[in-house]
Amino acid sequence: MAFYVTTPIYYVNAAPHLGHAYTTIGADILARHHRQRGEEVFFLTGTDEHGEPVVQVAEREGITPKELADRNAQRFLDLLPRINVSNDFFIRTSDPRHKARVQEVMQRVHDNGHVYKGLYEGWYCPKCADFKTEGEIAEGNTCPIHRIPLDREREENWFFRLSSFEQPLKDLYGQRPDFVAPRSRYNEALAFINGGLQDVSLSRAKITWGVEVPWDPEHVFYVWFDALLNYYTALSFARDGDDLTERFWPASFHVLGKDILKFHAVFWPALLLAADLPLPERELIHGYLLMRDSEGVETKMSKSLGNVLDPFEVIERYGADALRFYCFREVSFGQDGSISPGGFETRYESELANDFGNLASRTLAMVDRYRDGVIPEAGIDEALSAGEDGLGELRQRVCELLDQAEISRALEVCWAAVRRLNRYVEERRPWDLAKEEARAADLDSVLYNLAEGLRVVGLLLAAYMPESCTRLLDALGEPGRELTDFGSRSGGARVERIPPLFPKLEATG
Ligand code: ME8
Repeated sequence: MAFYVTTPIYYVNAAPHLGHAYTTIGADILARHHRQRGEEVFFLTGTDEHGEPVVQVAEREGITPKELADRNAQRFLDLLPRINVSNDFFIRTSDPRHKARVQEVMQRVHDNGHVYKGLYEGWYCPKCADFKTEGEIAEGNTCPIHRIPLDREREENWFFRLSSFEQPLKDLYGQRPDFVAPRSRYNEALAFINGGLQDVSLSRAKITWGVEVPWDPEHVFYVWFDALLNYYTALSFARDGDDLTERFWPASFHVLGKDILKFHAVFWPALLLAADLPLPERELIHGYLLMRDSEGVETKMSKSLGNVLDPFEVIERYGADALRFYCFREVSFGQDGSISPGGFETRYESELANDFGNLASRTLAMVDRYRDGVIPEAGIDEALSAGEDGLGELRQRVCELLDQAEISRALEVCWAAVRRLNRYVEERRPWDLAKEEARAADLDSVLYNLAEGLRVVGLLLAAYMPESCTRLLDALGEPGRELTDFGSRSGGARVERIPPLFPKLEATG
């Protein structure tokens, strides 16, 4: 089975921030989980390097757009290992192979009769790279997202006949109620379509930094068409001499933020239909990470608003796993949610250090102390495995939730299991059992079940916290990482005591 997951490609007009890390980690969790299920996975991320904002910033800095793109693409690339992201390829839209493929697809759109030349007049946000419709303009002709004045544009452009895809898109939404998730975003996209679609600019004549329109080289493609196509073009050149398109297209999941819903849920399927290409299976839209600004108002973190939390600093102090955990624990995937340094610390202490880290340390220490480091033989204890939220059903529930890209809910289910294991320790009091020779079999059972429970939880959480779970599973003597041959282990494995998975933080001044 093939699983193809993508993130948006990020603009290179500034450096990456936690919002970008959030989307990328979300996609990474899905990619890692599907790999553990034995599927053939392709996970794509990258940078969107054309368009006006890049030109403007480059001009300000006295360098070429390509120099700016090279510099900032490198920052996005550098972020990936630091947040432990396992992408299979990183696409840059300035790559000549991408450009050639864009031209090929767009020529087909042209030849299929979906393109014409016309005059564009209207409001344009250079930061969104978006021609705003009437309903998308805030007071005083400003951009509701960036709060900057919109530009009045009047230029001769090539247009894409988006209007002629109104009915096909309505049909698509009617036939595939899970095309866009969550449901609120599906409804928003459908309402946009039902509101009537206008044709959109497909090219710009005033800009030269972009992909040349093959039938009119005075123009470059409007950056969104060039950018959206990355999901398709990358497969043709990601592996030298091996075109992966057949194997992985259409994409299983596009993961993205709600700011770019319209482009993905309306333009993108229309463009694919116009090019006779299959549509992606699902689009997963998440909300904004919000930060409080200096006046205490919650705002979206954004480069242009200048209120970003630096992921590098967070990782420095808490580690990549803690960041990965926190993002999806604190902000339910799909909703907006506030994050803060204080929130990080609370979750880190109470959930990572106490709930999970302590459970691991205690279990490994008790097996070491009471059973010379070897997990005893015993049977599965119903007290832990039974019931809807029991460990027996855990794998299935996590898989079902992640099939729906319910990243936070799947994490919640795992955390309920961690807490159940902690309660089990308190109830069974293995330290008391150890004092009575006659209760050796009971102690065997408790230790076996704790080790087994930790193994199950560690395997399922490995997609979220790869580093710590690898350490834990190694310490438990578990060689595999797959979720396919999950069944219970018998005892006998040798465990190893390890330093705390999540050491307590030293107080800061
Ligand atoms: O829009 N909270 O690039 P971009 C959550 N190049 N996610 C956030 C976020 C926040 N505060 N800020 C950014 C573009 N993101 C285009 C995309 S795709 C063909 C072209 C994430 O650099 C989120 O995924 O502005 C959002 O959709 C994306 O970054 C926008 O990144």
